Amino acid sequence: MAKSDQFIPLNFQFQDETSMLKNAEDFYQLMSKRRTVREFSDKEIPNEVIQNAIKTAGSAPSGANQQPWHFVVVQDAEIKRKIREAAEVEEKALYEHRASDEWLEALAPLGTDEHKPFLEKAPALIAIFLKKFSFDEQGNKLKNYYTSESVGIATGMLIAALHNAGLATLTHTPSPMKFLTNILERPDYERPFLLLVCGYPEKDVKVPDIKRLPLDEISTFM
Ligand code: IYR
Repeated sequence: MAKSDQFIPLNFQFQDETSMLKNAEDFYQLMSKRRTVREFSDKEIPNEVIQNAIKTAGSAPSGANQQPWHFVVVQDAEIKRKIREAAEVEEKALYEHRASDEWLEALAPLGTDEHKPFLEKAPALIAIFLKKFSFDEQGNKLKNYYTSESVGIATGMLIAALHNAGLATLTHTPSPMKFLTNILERPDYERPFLLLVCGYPEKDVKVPDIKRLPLDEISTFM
């Protein structure tokens, strides 16, 4: 079939230069205020906010539009407890012997350790899975392409959407994360990609005094 039969109009929203500049600045200001927090309040968050943020993530570009992601939202106290327990086993091993001294030194300014109470206290954990394969209508296994890039982009959009809606997040990657497949009963062609802790920060929470690299160090214009 010719391309013109299948394609639809783009409906691109052109902006005049004044609004482009303002929107670019406003979005930068908004996103630059995002900080990872590790102490969460147990205050509930509206489900619609999470649903819309996942829809935003699901609108990300992906290799061959295969959308190789699945998001599991965990709000159940017992499942959160199991995740905390399993994550702390891996994290204890990391901090006690798996991580090199160089790694522990790099982590020191963040003040992290193997204790992960936020995995039980935060109102929602979003486990992001990367689908290595899809299935067609006949049930044939199809390889997905550029899965890490695709799921990484979707995860960035999810974090931005949650921040934009006034929620704090923590990107948590206990390693290995296979326990998420078992606890959340996901199929073996999905790989746990990241655990996003989501909620409101605990009152008066403090964060490390980190600095972002200046533009001229992170970019080259030619
Ligand atoms: N997963 C561990 C260790 C950790 C590793 C990095 I790299 C960080 O930026 C932060 C933590 C933990 O969550 O404590």
